[in-house]
Amino acid sequence: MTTAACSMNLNPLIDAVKPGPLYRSAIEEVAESVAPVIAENTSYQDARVFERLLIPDRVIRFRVEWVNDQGGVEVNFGWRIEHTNVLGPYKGGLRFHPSVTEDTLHFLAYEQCFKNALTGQPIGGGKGGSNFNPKGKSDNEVMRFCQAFMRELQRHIGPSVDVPAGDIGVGGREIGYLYGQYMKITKQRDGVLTGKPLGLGGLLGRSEATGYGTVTFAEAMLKHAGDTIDGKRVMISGSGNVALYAAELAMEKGGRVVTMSDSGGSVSFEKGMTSEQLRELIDFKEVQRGRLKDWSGKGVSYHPEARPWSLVDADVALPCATQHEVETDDAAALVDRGVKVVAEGANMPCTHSARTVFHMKGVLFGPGKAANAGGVATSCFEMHQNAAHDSWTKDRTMDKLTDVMLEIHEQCISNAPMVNGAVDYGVGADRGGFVKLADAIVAMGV
Ligand code: NDP
Ligand code: 2IT
Repeated sequence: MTTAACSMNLNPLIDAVKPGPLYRSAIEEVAESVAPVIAENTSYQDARVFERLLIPDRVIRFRVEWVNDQGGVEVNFGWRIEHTNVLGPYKGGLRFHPSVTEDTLHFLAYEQCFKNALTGQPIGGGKGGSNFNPKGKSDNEVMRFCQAFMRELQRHIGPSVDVPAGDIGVGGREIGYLYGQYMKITKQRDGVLTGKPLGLGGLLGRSEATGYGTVTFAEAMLKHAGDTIDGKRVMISGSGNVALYAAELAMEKGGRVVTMSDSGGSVSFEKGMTSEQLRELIDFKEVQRGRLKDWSGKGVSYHPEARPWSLVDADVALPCATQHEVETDDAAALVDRGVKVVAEGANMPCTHSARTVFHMKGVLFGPGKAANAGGVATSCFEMHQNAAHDSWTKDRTMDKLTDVMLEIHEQCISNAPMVNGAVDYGVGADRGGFVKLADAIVAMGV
């Protein structure tokens, strides 16, 4: 924590909410960035905005009970954290993964508030999910779980109240089952979830939006530094929704994708992935739900249990899998491998100390709050489409997505200090989001 942050005495406020380790790391990052802003603004101090943003409006926790294919009863936790609706309805994804705890969802909900503020769209922040593990489950089991989850969640959400979407383990299939159950229970077809299959009111381009937005942000960072993505070697982690479409746009823009990964290991591409290999991989991952260890191709090497960061030389890194997947040693390896720009497709994939390595070495670092905001911004376009009973073209979505990403880049620049000759996008994003939230909280009264 910086001197400025300590002088604002933010530490006791953080300690008082007893955050888990992930939530604490997310808050401390923001505290460090925004302490000088609070120090300069007495109305933020008087309204206690930092403190009020630490405690969610409410945490909803419920039991999810469902029947597996053998007829046995299964029980999971379900959560929805409604963090703040000061800028609009609670908005954020649902994560289904065995590692999910309340701490995971607190950190994601908190980050979501700042990210959503940066998009300039009228959306508040929230997050939800379950410790359910979709891996190895049959399609019918996933459907029954989603139906059971929605049996509880439906009483808490609404198109102007709380609008969930996907995240790790929750894609079009799960959103379809969740929305189907919501429609049956409530009789409403009001677009309460985003990331819906097209036939259920989904938006053309939402699947691509997060990954495309991340590449657009990385490209803006490069351009601001007088460079371009064309010809760059791009390291990507993950091979899910964000990673696959980040790879697609990076390749369209002339980048060479040199790695992808899943939780079992990584693949590297000697000469960069070909568009044919990418099409195959999208089908392999999204339709066949395969594992990278079972996927092979010309010029492809598989590295069991390895993260991508030390495997090959690269210019740009896009971590698109999960939180804290880039630790101090990984950051040092990325620097050694030649990486000059990191843009986070995932939420908080880089630890605080990894970020410090980047700053010390002059690597440009685009935080997830800014770099992956294209997904939720496009979810908001889906809300517009549904509320207006309209049907957007993909071009309209993509044009608006590009505008939003470039506008977020501008906000980061205008709020960011320079560190070691590089724009500190992390601080810029935190301050940009914080000021919008803080002004609205002050305006709202107590
Ligand atoms: P998916 O479930 O589609 O893909 C997740 C990918 O990350 C998979 O390849 C998965 O591998 C890998 N992964 C997950 N957990 C781990 C782990 N513990 N260690 C190593 N690899 C792991 O999720 P998304 O692509 O939607 O989400 C990826 C990240 O992007 C998350 O941080 C999410 O919060 C963030 N994000 C997502 C948005 C969206 O619109 N979907 C929007 C903004 C951010 P495996 O299959 O082996 O588990
Ligand atoms: O982390 C995120 O921004 C998401 N998972 C997407 C949220 C959304 O509401 O589209």
